[in-house]
Amino acid sequence: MGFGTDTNMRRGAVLALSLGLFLLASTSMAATHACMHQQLHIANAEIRATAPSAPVTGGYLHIHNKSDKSQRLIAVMADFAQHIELHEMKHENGVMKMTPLENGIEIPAGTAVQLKPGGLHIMFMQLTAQLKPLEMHEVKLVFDGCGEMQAKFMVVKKPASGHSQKHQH
Ligand SMILES: [Cu+2]
Repeated sequence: MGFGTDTNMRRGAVLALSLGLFLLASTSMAATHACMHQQLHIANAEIRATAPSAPVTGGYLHIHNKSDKSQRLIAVMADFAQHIELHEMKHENGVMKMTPLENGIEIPAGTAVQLKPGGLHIMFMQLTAQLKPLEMHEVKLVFDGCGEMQAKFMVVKKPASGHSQKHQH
């Protein structure tokens, strides 16, 4: 096999990869719109800031399902974490315990769910970068009903626990 064939193959692979990324990007844009059209609203999306080389951190947000159809958050993807799980924190015999939620988090029709410290949360694991306060990170949320939704999360030192000041009148 000559070098020429090799280069052509590599060029072909790069082209296919960029095309794939392009399609992926436009698909997720369309999907975000699908979720928004299905009346799924997201607010107060936050990630807890980390110390250098900390392996894990938590993500929190408010999801409001204003539609008449149940939605279930089944997966989360982000470029700063190699592994992401949905967890619930619970008291068990006086000890706080985290349980992975294999079936995701359901947001029944017409209700809102708050992921917050000490309760339901996104567990970002195998972090590939330090998360510093005020940084914004794109996170992909996958719902079983409407599909994928891009959300912007802000890194904060102390995540709000549920009702933020913004919601109090
Ligand atoms: Cu956890």
